[in-house]
Amino acid sequence: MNVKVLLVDDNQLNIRLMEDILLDENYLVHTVMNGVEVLPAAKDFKPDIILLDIMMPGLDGYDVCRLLKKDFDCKNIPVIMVTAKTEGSDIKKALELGAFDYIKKPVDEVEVIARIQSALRYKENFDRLQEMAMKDGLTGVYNHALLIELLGKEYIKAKRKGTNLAFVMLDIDYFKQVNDTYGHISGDIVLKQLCSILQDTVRESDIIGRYGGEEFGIVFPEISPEDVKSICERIRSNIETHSFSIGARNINITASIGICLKTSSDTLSKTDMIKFADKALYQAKDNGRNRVV
Ligand code: GH3
Ligand code: MG
Ligand code: MG
Repeated sequence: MNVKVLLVDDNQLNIRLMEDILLDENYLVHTVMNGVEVLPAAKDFKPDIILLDIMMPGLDGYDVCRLLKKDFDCKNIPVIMVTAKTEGSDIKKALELGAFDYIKKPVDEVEVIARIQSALRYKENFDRLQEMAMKDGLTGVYNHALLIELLGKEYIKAKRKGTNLAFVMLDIDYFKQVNDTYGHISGDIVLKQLCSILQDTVRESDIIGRYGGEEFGIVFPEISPEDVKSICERIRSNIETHSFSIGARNINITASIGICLKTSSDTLSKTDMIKFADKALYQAKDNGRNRVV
C-alpha cells in the first residue's frame, strides 16, 4: 500500500516543491494550506505521516502539533516539522510538543525521504509493540488489562449518556478434559476457534477480552436486556453446534455464560458488574452448564 502523506504548508510554491519529491516516491499526498484544516483532514485522510510547516497565519505549526497530539485518533501519527525556523530553541519547542523530527528549509530531496522512512520504521515498531501490549497473544482478543480498562471507559460513557451497559463472562465447560484427552496444543486451537465464533457473533462495537485461562469477558455497550440475552444465547448455541477441528479430529464443546446488565438507574460499580457476571456464570455452571444466566 502506498504511504499516505498529509502535507501542510501555506505557500503554494513550497507545496509544489515537496509534492514533486513525494510523488517521485509514489507516496499518496493530500495537501492542506492552513492550520485549522489539519485535524479534520488527518481524521479523514488517515495519513501515515504529517509534514507540517511551522510558520502559517492563524494556527501555526506548533498549535497544530499540540492539537494533533491531544487527539485520540491522531496522536500516534508521526509529525515532521518542515521549517525555516532553525534556531535551537525553535527545534526544541517542536520536539517538546511531540513532533517526531524536523526538516530544515530549503528542503533536500534525499533528506526528506530518509527522514520520512525513519519515522515510518519507528511507527511500524511502535504499532507492533502496542498491539502486543493490548492483545492476547494466543487468541488475538484484548488481554485482561485492556478488557478491564475498556469496560471502565464504556462504564463512564454509559453513565454520561444514560445508556445500558452489559458485561458478560463466558467459561468453557469441562475444558480440562479437552486438555487431558487431546493435549494442551489442541486446547489452544479450541480457544482460538472459540474466539473466532465470539467475534463473528457479537456486534462490531462490542469488546471481547480474555479474562483469564479459558474465561472470556465481553462488554456490550448500549444494549437492551432482550438483545444481550439473545446474543448470548446465539453465542452459546454457535459454540455448541460448531465442530472444533483439531488436526484430523473434530470435537464438540459447550460453554456457560453469565450476564450482568446495568441500566441507567442501577448504581452498580464497574467491579460490581464483574462480580455479578461471575456470579451468574457460576449459577449457569451449577444449573447444569451449557446455559446463559
Ligand atoms: P468447568 O466446566 O467447571 O469450567 O470445568 P473446566 O475443566 O473447564 O474448569 P477448570 O477451571 O477446572 O479448568 C480450566 C482449564 O483450562 C485448566 C487449564 O489447564 C486450562 N487452560 C487455561 N488456559 C489455557 C490455555 O491457554 N491453553 C490451554 N490449552 N488450556 C488452558
Ligand atoms: Mg471451564
Ligand atoms: Mg475456568
